[in-house]
Amino acid sequence: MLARGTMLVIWATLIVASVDAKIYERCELAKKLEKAGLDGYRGYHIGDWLCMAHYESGFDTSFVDHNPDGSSEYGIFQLNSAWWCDNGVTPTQNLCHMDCRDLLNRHILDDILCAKRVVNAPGSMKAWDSWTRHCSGHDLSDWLKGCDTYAKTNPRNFHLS
Ligand SMILES: [Ca+2]
Repeated sequence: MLARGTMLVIWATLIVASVDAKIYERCELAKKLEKAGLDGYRGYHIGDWLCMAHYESGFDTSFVDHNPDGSSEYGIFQLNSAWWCDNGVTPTQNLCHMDCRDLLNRHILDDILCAKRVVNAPGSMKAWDSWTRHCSGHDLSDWLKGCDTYAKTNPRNFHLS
């Protein structure tokens, strides 16, 4: 049963990933995130989002990872099929009311809206292990270097060089 489910996920992933995926360029993603109102949202800045997405997916919208518990994680923010979306295999809360496949295409506004729900939940950005490990408490100013964005670097960590 599990093997069949896994095959189904892989099959579905291959079909979708070949259609409309995209690997975002850092500054292009920064602009998208800023436009969607993430700078300062719940106290997190664009540098937090770029750092997290880099370590989660390498900015690749088609990225899927499979967990030992049978759930899978989808897209640029690696949202989990047990909580945030429905992949038709994992029992899910589906808190974002969406199909996990919609997290794999180049259109990331729905991914961003779902990520906003994640940071509104208890634990906020700590939901992403990679953010806790690689981004939290770090100077994230380099993530926006060279980008034509309005967002300044995280004010708590900003140093004049
Ligand atoms: Ca999407």
